[in-house]
Amino acid sequence: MSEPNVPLLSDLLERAVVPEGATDRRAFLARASALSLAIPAVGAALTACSPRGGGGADSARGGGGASGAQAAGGAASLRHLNSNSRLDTAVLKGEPHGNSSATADATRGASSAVFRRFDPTLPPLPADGRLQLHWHARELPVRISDDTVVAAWTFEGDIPGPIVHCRVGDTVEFTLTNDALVPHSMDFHAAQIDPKAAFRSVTKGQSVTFTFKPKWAGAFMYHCGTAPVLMHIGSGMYGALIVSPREPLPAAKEFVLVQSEFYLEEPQNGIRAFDYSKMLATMPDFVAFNGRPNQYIKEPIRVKRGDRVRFWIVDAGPTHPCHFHVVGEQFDTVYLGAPPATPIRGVQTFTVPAGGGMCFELLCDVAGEFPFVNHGFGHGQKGAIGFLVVEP
Ligand SMILES: [Cu+2]
Repeated sequence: MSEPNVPLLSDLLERAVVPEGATDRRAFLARASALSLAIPAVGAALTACSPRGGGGADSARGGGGASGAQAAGGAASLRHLNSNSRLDTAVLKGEPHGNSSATADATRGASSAVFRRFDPTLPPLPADGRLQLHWHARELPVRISDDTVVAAWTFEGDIPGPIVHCRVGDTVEFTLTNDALVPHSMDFHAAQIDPKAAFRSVTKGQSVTFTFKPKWAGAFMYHCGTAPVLMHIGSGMYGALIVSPREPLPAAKEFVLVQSEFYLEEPQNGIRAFDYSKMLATMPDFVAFNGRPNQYIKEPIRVKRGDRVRFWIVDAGPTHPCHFHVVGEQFDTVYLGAPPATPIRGVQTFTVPAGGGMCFELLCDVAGEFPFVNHGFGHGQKGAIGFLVVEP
């Protein structure tokens, strides 16, 4: 609907129509790959629509993907290119999942998935300025509400992944081990690092390790960057790394909210898979803070009158922004740049872009029940809403 080029291209591929000037379907795929370098959405559609097993020209170049690896004939020829780069988006094809997140791991044991409120509390800083994280990419069912279990791709078994907290200049030593059949990777927006090496995809049983020191304070997204990135973010592989400044900000109750969209297939055997075609159409079924629609309506965030509250908001998308607003309150401070730089005062609503993060502060000097919302209400209504309860 909003991306008229995409269905057109998919249609072309499905029907194997060969455009004028291309000698065969394979040449057309190669040309379309080149096109995808310039138009990412087209690249994503192309990746999704590629024949399974990666029969096209690119898989012969040894690009990642489980089936691509098999076709290439062993570990020696594996070349896991950075999936966030223009190159990797073009070469990573032939993943076994097709248009759906419903892998065997992601759907197994759906009925026993238990609902759990996601704790929005900012975790404490590491004592010694060093964070050592060894995470696993896992595919498993996650219950996001009483009646909805999703076939999730995750970091550490949940949507979103763990909230991480450090300070500017701290050392983050990160390892990702992939437990799943689909290749996965990690892209920290807080890192300044060669993405081709650090953010490369790894296949089942493999690990990737890298170290970085965040240079700026702020709320930073992390996500799987394996192509198609839309599919991997859209299926649950994202989270927040909060970087506090060296000089502490004013004392506050600090919370982290990661907004994201859910594009789901109809239930099958009690589970809903993520639907890549719906992700491309960008009309979500749910929008949620911290992976569960409306969870903080049922179980609000509670503070005391007189508390300063600091919300670190990350918008994981994959596509839509978050117009963050607290009903009945005003932010005395929103930081446009890295806190404490560039504060703006007296803000009612501010927009966090997809792939971005911001810091919002308010002084809770009035008791009551204050809804915090995405004031883009088509999305607030779909679950991006909760209560901040200020107890007297
Ligand atoms: Cu992934």
